[in-house]
Amino acid sequence: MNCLKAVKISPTSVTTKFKEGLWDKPHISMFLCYRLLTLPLSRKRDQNKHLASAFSLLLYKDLDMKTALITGATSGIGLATAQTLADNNYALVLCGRNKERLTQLKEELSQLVPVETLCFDVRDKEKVEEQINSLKEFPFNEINILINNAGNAHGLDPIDKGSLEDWDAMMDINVKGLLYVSHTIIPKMRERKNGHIINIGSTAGKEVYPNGNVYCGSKHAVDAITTGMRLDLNPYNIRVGAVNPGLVETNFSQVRFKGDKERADKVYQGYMALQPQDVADVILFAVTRPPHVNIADLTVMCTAQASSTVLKKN
Ligand code: 8X3
Repeated sequence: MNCLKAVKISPTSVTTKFKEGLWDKPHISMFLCYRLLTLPLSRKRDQNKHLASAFSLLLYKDLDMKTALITGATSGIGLATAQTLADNNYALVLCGRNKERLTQLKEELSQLVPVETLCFDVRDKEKVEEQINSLKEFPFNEINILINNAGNAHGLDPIDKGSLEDWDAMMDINVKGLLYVSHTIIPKMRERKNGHIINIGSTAGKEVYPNGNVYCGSKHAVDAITTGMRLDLNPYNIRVGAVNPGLVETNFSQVRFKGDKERADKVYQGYMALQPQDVADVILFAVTRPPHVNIADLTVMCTAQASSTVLKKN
């Protein structure tokens, strides 16, 4: 093992490392200088991409920096999390169904960190396995953090009027998809005796609301599976936790109402809903805790929301 691989550096510990003399390593010094200079200017600035990726690869090889795989990374909470983790020096494997968006995202975020993309539908178990197992190169072949974010709601109907396709979609994506991805990644985490899994649940996984029936069922399943994973992976030093957001202003309601924008927009009118960035900030907090700390279960709602059924609108 490269001697520097034994040195742990967290994205927030640049100053500490400075004191510890990491600046003696010229390429790391150059990379950190570059990052410190460009960080405040954000990823949107036209940066020298090649310089950045060359340095970041050197950095990831020499230091034990972390790689996160995010499902549903092309929009909403997944997208904000990808951007936030890139800003905080995590290498990324971004997964989604929209190839074009994945390509754009890779183009944008690889200016900051090493990025790989995988295009698959979490419902397709063969594809999930094939795509994730195709990651052979460092740092993508060592997933330290799995963020099971892909998920959505289909319909908001009473149980006697629900559609079987909607029910299949929610169970297949929210529950089985999460399991397929986890099933592929967990064995390698177990082997390394190291890993961190964050399942994106929902307040719908904590309480059931009228017409939420199957969606709430799928998120309650995520809640139970998270606990089950934490229990079973306890011998292997794998942290498992859930982040459960309430109402977040994303395309969630547009998907739920099958493209009915007017109905979807109404869900977020008259109060300030959570924004995807608010949830990404919580995820960043969870992944940046020291190794002995596991955020096991965290629910986050906007101030206007008190429960799944109590929402203060203007
Ligand atoms: C999203 C929150 O209340 O729309 O999972 O089910 S809710």
